[in-house]
Amino acid sequence: MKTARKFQAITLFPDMFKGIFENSMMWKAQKDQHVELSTVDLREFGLGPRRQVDDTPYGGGDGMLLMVEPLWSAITSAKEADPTAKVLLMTPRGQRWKQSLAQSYADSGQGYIFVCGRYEGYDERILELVDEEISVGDYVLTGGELPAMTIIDSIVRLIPGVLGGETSAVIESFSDGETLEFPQYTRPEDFNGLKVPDVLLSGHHGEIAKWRKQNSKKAV
Ligand code: 4FV
Repeated sequence: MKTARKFQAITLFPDMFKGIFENSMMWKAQKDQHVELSTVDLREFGLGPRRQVDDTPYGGGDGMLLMVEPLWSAITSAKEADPTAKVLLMTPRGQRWKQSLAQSYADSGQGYIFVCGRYEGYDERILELVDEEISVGDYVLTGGELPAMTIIDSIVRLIPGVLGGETSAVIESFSDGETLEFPQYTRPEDFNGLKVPDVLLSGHHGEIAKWRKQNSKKAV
């Protein structure tokens, strides 16, 4: 039995991941041994009696930074569980996440360690252990947990066998490889006079494909 790929999230708020790890597709992907999803509690690597993980920035400035030592120990511990894993730092200054990256990460067969920040960010020296800095968008969040969840979802759903028949409305089959989204409908055929386009009820697959291409918008 092939070992499940590990996705580990280093975070001060492990409970935030319960929702996505224990429901729906993510839960099924674990049950079917496609992936192993876990959290690493950064607080467990905090320093001193108060398990300190953050401190004030040298040179002044507002807010607090995540200290290098607890992060370094947490990443080292996660790598003991998965030595070949890639370390991904969630940060607004990272490379922008997109569908083609999700596909290449899904195809890589790699394990991943997601470093979820809090406060104003990190001690820069943590980059010694980081393989990729990734951003989900040009806005500032309170933590890296939501970006990590988003990226994990976008990768795991592309792992062969995870999504059974349920493919999304995103068609990647058109020759130009461009991903397009087309309008979709389900029962009832007539809702308050709003009718499903006849072509979709025709059973004429050639006509349906043509209609979908004509009515598609660029997706991702
Ligand atoms: C973010 C983003 C993001 C910055 C400071 C967490 C916050 C705090 N991460 N894409 N946008 N992170 O806003 O990835 O550490």
